[in-house]
Amino acid sequence: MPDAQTPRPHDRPGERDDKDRQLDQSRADSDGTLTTSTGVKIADTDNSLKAGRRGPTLLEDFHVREKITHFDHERIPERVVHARGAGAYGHFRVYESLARYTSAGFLGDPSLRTPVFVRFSTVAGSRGSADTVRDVRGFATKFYTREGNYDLVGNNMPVFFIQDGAKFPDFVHAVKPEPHNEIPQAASAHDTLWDFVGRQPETMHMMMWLMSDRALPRSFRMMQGFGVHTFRLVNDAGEGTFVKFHWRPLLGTHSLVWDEAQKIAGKDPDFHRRDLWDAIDQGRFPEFELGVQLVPEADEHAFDFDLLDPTKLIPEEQVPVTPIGSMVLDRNPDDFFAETEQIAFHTANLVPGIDFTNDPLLQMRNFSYLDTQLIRLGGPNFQQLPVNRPLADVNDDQRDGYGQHRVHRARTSYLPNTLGGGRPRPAGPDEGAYRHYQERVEGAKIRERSDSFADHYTQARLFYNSLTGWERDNLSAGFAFELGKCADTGVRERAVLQIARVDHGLAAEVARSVGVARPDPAPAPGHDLSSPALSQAATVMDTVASRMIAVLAADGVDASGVARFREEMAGRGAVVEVLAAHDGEVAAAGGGTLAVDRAITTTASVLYDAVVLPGGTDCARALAADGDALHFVTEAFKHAKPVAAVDEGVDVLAGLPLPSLRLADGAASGAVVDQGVVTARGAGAGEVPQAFATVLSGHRVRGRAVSSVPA
Ligand code: HDE
Repeated sequence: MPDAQTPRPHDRPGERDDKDRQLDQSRADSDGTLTTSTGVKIADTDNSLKAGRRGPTLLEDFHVREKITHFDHERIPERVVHARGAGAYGHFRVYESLARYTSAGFLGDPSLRTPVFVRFSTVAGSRGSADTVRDVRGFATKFYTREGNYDLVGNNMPVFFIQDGAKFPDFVHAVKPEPHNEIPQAASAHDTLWDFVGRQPETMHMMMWLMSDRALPRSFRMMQGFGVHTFRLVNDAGEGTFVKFHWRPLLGTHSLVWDEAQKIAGKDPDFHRRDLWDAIDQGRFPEFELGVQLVPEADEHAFDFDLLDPTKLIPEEQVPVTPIGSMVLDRNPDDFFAETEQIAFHTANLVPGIDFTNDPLLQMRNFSYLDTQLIRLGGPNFQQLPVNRPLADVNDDQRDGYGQHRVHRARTSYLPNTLGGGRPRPAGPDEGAYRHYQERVEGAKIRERSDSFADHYTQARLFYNSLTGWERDNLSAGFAFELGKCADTGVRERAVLQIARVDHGLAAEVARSVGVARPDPAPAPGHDLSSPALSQAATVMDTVASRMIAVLAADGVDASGVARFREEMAGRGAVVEVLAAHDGEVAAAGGGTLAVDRAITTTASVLYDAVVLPGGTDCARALAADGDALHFVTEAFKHAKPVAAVDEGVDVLAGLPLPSLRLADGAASGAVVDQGVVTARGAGAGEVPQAFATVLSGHRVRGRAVSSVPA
């Protein structure tokens, strides 16, 4: 994979593309005189038309009536799942032609720069819920290709909860807030979900992912995306190849810790949305690489699981992921509602060269997404909305309906016709029409599931086996938290029995935490296979790009030391913010001032990746007496974040209730690093940025003793 810092020559971030230019036709700038929606100028929008100053309001006040009526109709139904989301525009380019496998134009021509819109989302919460809840994240991409819109509507986990779409309403009803009191919001930690899980073993693989750190991404920019289902690429000769799609973030796949995620939900419920917006706004464009796992049609049955089963992944060690292209997100939307809310994804938005398989979950999705847009967007013309409009020409015989924006000039809207010159004319054999893959199918009409879908535990165990110690600890704690929130003992017990069939040791840990009987050793035979690619320990750990570093400051701070540090870290792509007890500026040691980016009371350690205590005698004295500052550092330490302290800042650190650490004393000549805490005094301060960057690029300090830290 190309290095995170290296700009791809084929990307021209920020440069306008065809979708951007098309949107110009719909953009409205509200910069003229105030008018009604019919264009009549209005001089007073503050006072309704009344019969006398203190009299009743008159019905003939068409302006205010229109204003209020429009307001009354502003809301549309939120998405039944994935209601909370954030999106951005960008573009995609394939590295090399994939024409051998697919006739999809955007995958066949490396010179094409295909505009995209991506919407990231949580699943369970409502539109106003917090970003950092434990949940799956949606990762939906609309490619505005020359052959029409292609939607890759994926998640940040490679498998799903259920095998057959018929179970989707059951699953969603179980995970959503309970119906009698609509509690809890955006949380899976409640009885109905775990009741369902205990009775529906096919959920177990996905539940392992959901209890893992994958459900707590640090950022939308730092999570993988997966198409989940096996799809099909089809080439010009009509030959098919099975394909699984993977998005990989160039910044690596990183996670929050659970305590931090819960606190962020209060401190900044918009944490992920803001992070995406700020990164794009400040030119730190998120980049993802698209990869594919390709399986020849002939190998359809070569695996010990079924390629059509969406609760299974193809281990990368069995079929490697081939990187095929790169996507950059480089433009924020102008209007959240018009674009991010009204974008309408649909798994059946395909272009020639990409087709479905018989995955029973995918088949049902192909019905559901169009259906949901009809209720959500109020009628069949939603493809005409600016964000959904294809760049490809549209010539259909669809007519009328609510919100029709096209003025069709043809007299005929049917085929065949003579009066309309036979138009729109069906595409000829070489004109790139969509052709369905000619799969041979036959079968009796039955409500049955294939025996090849019956194993629900092997891959759940594969995932668990693939995790490192800290990942397993977090996963176990995830189960303990969620089941601990369930009131019904039977629900806890049945869930633990399911966990026992994945891994008995894990089930025993969880059983102890939630106070139910330790299950008997698992009845199913175990295995010790693993797939290292599934662990986050294998992710990108060589960059600090876009990491947020807090420098705590007070009067008397060593401002030039802070400036040098900021410059060094900015050079590596990190963002340094100075926090103090108040906004404005603090006095620098030896004269001058240091600008403050934020008052500490308006922010929190959980909103940063790392913290620094700078030098300066008076600064250190003030920080040592400031409870907010002390809590900030202690909490950052507890959350396994890198901490640095320079000169007198080291004394502040030494006074905190942390486990014993080796800190720089007067004798040390360079920076001292212990458990991810970088300290230096005197000339050693020059080594801090490098040492700190090394720790920070590892994201968290694993193995740090934090259980005794009060935060
Ligand atoms: Fe969805 N899903 N889904 N889903 N899904 C929706 O469509 C549905 C599934 C996913 O940012 C809805 O426009 C059914 C798998 C994402 O706008 C709805 C089934 C995966 C998004 C719907 C599934 C997803 C949705 C709600 C089982 C990962 C957000 C609003 C048969 C591969 C897209 C909407 C956006 C949204 C139905 C299963 C991902 C109701 C019936 C598996 C990322 O149509």
